[in-house]
Amino acid sequence: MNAMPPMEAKTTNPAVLAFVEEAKALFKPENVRWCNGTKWEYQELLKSLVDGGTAQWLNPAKRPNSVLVRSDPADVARVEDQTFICSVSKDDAGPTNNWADPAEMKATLTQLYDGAMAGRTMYVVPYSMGPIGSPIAGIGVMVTDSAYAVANMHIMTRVGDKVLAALGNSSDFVRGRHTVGAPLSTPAMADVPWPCNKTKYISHFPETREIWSYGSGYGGNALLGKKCHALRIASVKARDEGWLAEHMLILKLTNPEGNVKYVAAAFPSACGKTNLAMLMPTIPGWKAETIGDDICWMKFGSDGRLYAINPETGFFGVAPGTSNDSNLNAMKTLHANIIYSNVALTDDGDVWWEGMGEPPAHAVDWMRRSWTPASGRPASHPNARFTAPAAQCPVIAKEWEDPAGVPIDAILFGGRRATVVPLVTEALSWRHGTFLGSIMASEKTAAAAGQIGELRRDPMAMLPFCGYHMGDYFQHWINVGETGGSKMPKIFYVNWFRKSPEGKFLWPGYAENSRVLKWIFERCDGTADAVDTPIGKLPAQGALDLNGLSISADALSELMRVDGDGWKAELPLIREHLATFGAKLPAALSEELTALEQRLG
Ligand code: GTP
Ligand code: SPV
Ligand code: MN
Repeated sequence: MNAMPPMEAKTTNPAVLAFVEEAKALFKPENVRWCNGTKWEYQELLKSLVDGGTAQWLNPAKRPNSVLVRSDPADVARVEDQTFICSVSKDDAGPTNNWADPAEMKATLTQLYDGAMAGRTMYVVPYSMGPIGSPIAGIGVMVTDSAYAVANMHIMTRVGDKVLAALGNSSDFVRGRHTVGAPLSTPAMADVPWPCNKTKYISHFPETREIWSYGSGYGGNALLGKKCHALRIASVKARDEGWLAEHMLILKLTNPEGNVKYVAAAFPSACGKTNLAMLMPTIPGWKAETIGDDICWMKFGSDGRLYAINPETGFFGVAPGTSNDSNLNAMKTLHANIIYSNVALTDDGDVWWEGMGEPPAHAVDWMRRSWTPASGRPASHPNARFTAPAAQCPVIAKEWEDPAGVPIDAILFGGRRATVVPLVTEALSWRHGTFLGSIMASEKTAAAAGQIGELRRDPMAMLPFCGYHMGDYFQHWINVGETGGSKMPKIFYVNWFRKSPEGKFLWPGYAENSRVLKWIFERCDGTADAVDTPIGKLPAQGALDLNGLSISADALSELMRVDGDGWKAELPLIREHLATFGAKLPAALSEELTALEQRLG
């Protein structure tokens, strides 16, 4: 274990040095390694993971330079129950977050942290969320004893000396502490392939911009740049500074005339962001390119428009369901240099997962058990993931790393709704769009521990990721809209997941979602027709391009139906949901609810 040699700090920044010294004194690692972010370092990390039994090389003829990692079966997803927002005032965490007193949480974690890295290396990972030097980007320094987390951070963020150079002597960085909570207390103690702890805490201190994570090695719990920094901490910073940090993909659309629009879309975890971000339009002449697939930071440019960056450099995507049919661009991205987590291993040293295609006759499942299609259980975990460099995506847009960001024309909200919500609705205004985002609901997926399929409200797909009171977050959306005025993006509500009474998806989805994107594009230009309905604007008869698509008239009319009774039945639930935000619910949203009620009659 811990094969990597220590490295010297490439900074004299006193705040960084003090943070690392303090962490070292607390965690008591065997040694400390400052990560420099080089390719060589990445290879060393993979080698140490393989040598330590955490990872195994895949067949280089099939998946060059790629590894498979199988986690502890109890450490496979985000743990929302153990995720805390430790603001000074409980009220600032709001009704949708777990809150703990910051001093008490730090006391609890300090005890758990004491000596937690014994026998292990503490990696110091300076990282940038966003292109280095971009006015929209932000820097963090993370310490961790997980080489798996560091290797993933290498793919997902910009890591190393260049980040320290950009930070200079500034103390404006997010401080992240992470340990798997499995000290090797005596030299004789054997390590396990996936060290973790039954006790888990994913704690955030928004006022001091700190993250303290304990006990889990899983993505969203351990790659602190991602959900912890880029969403929970950043959402607070964004509120303070007047910008937006959102759980959104960013997509570049080009029409046959060569005109470009940029679209951001917020769907809850495992609800189609990666798929939409890489879609291949089925309508002739249209082009879609990827900027980002999970997180979007937007700031106002000097022209008053919202400019977005993807703060990440990789995709930590859901493997099951990804295939040449559903997402060819993702499959092409996955050819080499990938970390696969909790997928199945085929007998020829390749990976397989449910929904990839023909199952192998035999494989080793994600729990290292022999598996055949007759086993009667999935070979990969439903939240199995790939970590892939964004630059490998065949349709990555040339401007994906532009420090200035891209101007956003439209924002989409969406989720898994079997009923009530039509295929696409255009909001009547920014305020109405904010209302639609605030009442978003979706069936739960395997991305978080808990009951799958249960319908829950997930406003703006940020329920697990908003670092402060969601009532204040809604108000922030209203405020940002007032700042941007007529230059704000148009807002749309989409639903690819409406089902027939027999439980079949009515809309083909995936590549065919380009038809909806075309309508959205043309609505932004004012060239496509819409009809007013009580819930918003829907495509007028014939406005949605269905050329070449075989879909039954019945399915289509159901997809476009405004289910007045369904909406009316939902009004009390919406009212109850909004009431949970108490006095912090913006008056604008109560007014929108009343207006909806009146329009429904
Ligand atoms: P996170 O990485 O967890 O934030 O998720 P994500 O939003 O990027 O999810 P992703 O794109 O990986 O989608 C996950 C699941 O949604 C997979 O099972 C897909 O097959 C399914 N999915 C994506 N797009 C569509 C669609 O248009 N229609 C249907 N029916 N399913 C879809
Ligand atoms: C999600 O759950 O929304 C993800 C995966 O994108 S994780 O980074 O693990 O949170
Ligand atoms: Mn996500």
